[in-house]
Amino acid sequence: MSEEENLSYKEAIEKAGSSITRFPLIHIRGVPLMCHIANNWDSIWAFCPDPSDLLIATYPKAGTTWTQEIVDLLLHNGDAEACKRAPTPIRSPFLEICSPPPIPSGLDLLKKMDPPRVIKTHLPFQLVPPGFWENKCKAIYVARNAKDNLVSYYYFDLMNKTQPEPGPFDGYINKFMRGELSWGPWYDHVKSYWVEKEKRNILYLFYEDMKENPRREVLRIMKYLDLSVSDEVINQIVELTSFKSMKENPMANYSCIPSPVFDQSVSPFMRKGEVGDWKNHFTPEQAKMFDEDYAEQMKDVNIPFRSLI
Ligand code: PPS
Repeated sequence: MSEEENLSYKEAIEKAGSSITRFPLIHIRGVPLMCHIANNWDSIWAFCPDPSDLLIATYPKAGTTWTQEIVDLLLHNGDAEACKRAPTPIRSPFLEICSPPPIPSGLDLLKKMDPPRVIKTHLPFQLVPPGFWENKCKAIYVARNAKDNLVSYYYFDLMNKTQPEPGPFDGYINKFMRGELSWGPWYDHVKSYWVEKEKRNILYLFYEDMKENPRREVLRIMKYLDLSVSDEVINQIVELTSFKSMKENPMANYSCIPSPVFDQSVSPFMRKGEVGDWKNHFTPEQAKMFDEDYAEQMKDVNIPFRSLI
């Protein structure tokens, strides 16, 4: 992708200008999605990947961009310059994203790329185009503990002017618990991939594990992708994908999206990158109420999330 094409992506968003708004959500098979995604649902569902394509799936704000950067660096043997060829959403398109013209959709960007491609999605398992599983594509799922995920999503909804207005934090907790946010319930999302992971050969990762020992998790991703890079390169990748490095990297920090869409003066995309930030936001009463509801909603699975308490 040339510098000119990168610029034109940014320009396209600037041109869309007045049509950028907090889009309403429309349900697809019970899952609330931004109206532009719902209105293009048939072509998204029909997308047929190449068997060599890799899917990175997450509930929003669970560590997608971090994983995209790790994968890109692994695929380029730790070459930092190669991974600065374009911003994240161009290097690794967002499958279902659709915005007002002339902003290219995820499908538009994918059409212009040759496989193997690294494809991002926030779709729950049941809404992932079946071609991914028919073609036995590899898929990495990243899950993040519910309360930190919620806090991160709240700040994102404040700064992302295409997402529904988050409203006060207290009400946002209720919307999260009821599954009313874009891409639907967190609970069903993390479960949907968990129950399919063996059958579909999905690598299921946790944000908290990545924070605890990034080297170990980078090695897991490397092995899953059948790659082999030197110890030195692994160390380099860990360094290049630290929160600090990515926050300063214009090709990874979403500064490519102009402020009418991502207003990073409200909250930066690379906000805190920590485990347990929920403790700075939930009152003890809110945490108690959330945990009781969590126990009920998660009682049918035993996914080893950490940092809930
Ligand atoms: S998105 O919009 O769904 O693609 O967002 P996503 O990338 O999934 O999640 C953004 C949150 O991940 C944090 N982040 C990181 N944490 C640690 N290390 C690295 N390298 C890293 N990169 C991104 C980012 O800061 C968001 O979390 P919060 O808690 O809001 O800071």
